[in-house]
Amino acid sequence: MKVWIFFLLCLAGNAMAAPTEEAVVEELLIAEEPIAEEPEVGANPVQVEIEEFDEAIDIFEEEQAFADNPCLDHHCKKGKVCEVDEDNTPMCVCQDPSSCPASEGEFEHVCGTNNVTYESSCHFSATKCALEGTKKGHKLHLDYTGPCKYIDACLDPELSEFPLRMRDWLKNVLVTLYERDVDNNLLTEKQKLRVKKIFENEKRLTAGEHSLDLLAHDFEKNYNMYIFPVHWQFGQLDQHPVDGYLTHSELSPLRAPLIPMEHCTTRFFEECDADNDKYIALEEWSNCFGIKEQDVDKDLIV
Ligand SMILES: [Ca+2]
Ligand SMILES: [Ca+2]
Repeated sequence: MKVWIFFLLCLAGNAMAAPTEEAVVEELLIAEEPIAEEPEVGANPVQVEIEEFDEAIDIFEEEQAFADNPCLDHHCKKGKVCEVDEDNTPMCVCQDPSSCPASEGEFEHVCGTNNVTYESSCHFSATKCALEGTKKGHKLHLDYTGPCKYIDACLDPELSEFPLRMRDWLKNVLVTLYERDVDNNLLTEKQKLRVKKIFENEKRLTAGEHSLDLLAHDFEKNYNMYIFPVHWQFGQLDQHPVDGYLTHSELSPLRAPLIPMEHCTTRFFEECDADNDKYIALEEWSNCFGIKEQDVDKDLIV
């Protein structure tokens, strides 16, 4: 899933929005190697040997403790870390935001729905965890990536343009995956067959800058090519749990990086939730991308 999100973000940056920003987020885990110390000149060699021996025992005990650590296999959700209680039972507790790694730049900052900038998503999740059970915590979500900024209001005509570009983009993402999927298995066999049909269709509008009129015309003319990409994206997001509904956090990997580039993102997804129950059902999702009711098919997302 992580690979997917990263891939989608790259494509979102390149295809969907102004190609001005290229943020490459890379996590580097640098293991620091201990520097061996030379014994001091004139130091008692026996003493040095005992110290080295003690050190070796310490390292052995630390390694042993690490291997026995019941937290090793205990998974905690974002914002929590594992600790053991007095009976050595692992439990998840809220992470102290100050224990989060310092961000390496503004690109790691995130904006909360409270319009507060957090240093990183780790800092955000840790803060949200501390508010668990409160009304404030319930309402707080990660809104978008990058520091909080002024986002223009989305006007009605702009809102109707959003699904035109988004549908085209989804179709192009899938075709690109298909083309690169020679041995990577990015798509399942069933998915490959479906995308193959789109890929081989001579009437397919190739990726590139297209006018909104052309996109609208293509959707009308080649409607069938858009059914699967819309379903596929829903399936990619509906993961925690897989239940046919998208929560705010399930939608976040798609929504958060888009908002700073596409100012209609928030309004579009808000209006997608037609019955206003805070979940976007597959039917609601398909409908806001212009897919007809009779073409909504749960089997397409598996
Ligand atoms: Ca779900
Ligand atoms: Ca809903």
